[in-house]
Amino acid sequence: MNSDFLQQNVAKLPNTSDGLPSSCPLEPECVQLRFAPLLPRPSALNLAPMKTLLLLATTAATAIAAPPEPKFTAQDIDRAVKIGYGVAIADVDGDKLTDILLADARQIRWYKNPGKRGAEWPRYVIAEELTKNDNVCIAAQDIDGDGKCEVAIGAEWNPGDTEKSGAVFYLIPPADRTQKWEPVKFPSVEPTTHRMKWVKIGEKEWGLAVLPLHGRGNKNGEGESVRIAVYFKPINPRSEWFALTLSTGMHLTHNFNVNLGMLGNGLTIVGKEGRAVILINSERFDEINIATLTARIPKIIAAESSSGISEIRSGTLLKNPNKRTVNSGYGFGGNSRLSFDTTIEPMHGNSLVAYFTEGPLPNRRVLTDKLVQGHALACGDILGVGGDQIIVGWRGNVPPKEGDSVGLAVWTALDDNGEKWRETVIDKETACEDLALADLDGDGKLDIVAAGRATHNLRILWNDR
Ligand SMILES: [Ca+2]
Ligand SMILES: [Ca+2]
Ligand SMILES: [Ca+2]
Repeated sequence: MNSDFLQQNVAKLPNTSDGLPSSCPLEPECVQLRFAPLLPRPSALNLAPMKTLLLLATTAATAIAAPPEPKFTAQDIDRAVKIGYGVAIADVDGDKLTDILLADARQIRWYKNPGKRGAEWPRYVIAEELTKNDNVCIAAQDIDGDGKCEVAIGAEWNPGDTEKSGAVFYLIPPADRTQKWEPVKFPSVEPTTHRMKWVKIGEKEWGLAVLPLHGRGNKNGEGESVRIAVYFKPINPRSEWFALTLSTGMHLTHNFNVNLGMLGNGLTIVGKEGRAVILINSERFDEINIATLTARIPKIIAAESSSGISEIRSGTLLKNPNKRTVNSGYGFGGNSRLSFDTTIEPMHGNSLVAYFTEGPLPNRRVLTDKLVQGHALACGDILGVGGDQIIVGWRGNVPPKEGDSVGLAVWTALDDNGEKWRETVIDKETACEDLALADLDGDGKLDIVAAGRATHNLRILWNDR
């Protein structure tokens, strides 16, 4: 997310002298939504983008010396995944090796990193049969600095029930984390719990942000606005967690991103109506003092596509690559960065899109419209070139149709304005429901973890670049 964009829009909020919104600043309920007009729709670029973009990409961009092709070796660490709703990456047992966590339909499991490629990943059940419906999401992060992650999950998944479905659990680890964990169910949550992430608030504090699919009681994506909650872990995690609850102004939301670049503390939520940006302010957050925590929703940007956005991530491209220095590698020596957001559109859609907020071309660039239910997205420097690539996973139809394409691809910018991109399909065997990036073998190269829905696999793609 471009910081100018954010500052511009934050500036439009009526602030009091202490920097908080002027109306009832301590009540999250009062947060007012500000709607923005549609961005100009680059119709010429809309659906046959690559050819058009290639023609347009002439003098404006600086060509990067051809980045290497991504190369991976696949290793399935589980071939009995039921659905593989959510993947998380964290060190579960504190041995400094990054482990893998999976929210599968009926179980929450973790897979212990054996410390080398090709070895078996022992698996342990954290919890199972927590609710009558499936688990749907997981968030794992070391929020207290002891080197071992804290884990929360979403369950009771039934998107057709916008009144009573949905559940959030915090899982208290036993001393031996290979044993079952103690589930603590939150007493009341927004229905249709769907995605969650730990969000850093201030220097040391973390909140658990939970986004439902629908607004409470909604029918056909209409009715009450979807509310996102940020929960704060009390000293005794079995007691009720304080929740900051915010209306998003949207009515069918699918996922959110926590990376707002320089502004750090915030969320970008995507759904049927486009994307909304929420800034969470905690400048005066010396101890856990919830009263000083506020949030602002500066703007909703309507989706340029007609049916919304289901995934979003943020990345940067390295500009002025000629200034690379020999010793410091990439990203230093006066280089600047170009921020972009990447999305899957529409909901579970066929298009991979990149948004830029500067440069000579319209800011919406469709990289492909050939995904079959795009469902997973990440940005990271797989290639070690100093800027990010886009990693996208698609799962095929649900239920599967004969001949469906499934898999993952890496999209690499071939110039520093992100005008020309190269697709490399890296997997055709994983009906990708979710994915995450981490260097799992410590060789300094980001590996990919992908969960396959119809293909029932949990796969590591080891980076062999
Ligand atoms: Ca570990
Ligand atoms: Ca911890
Ligand atoms: Ca690696």
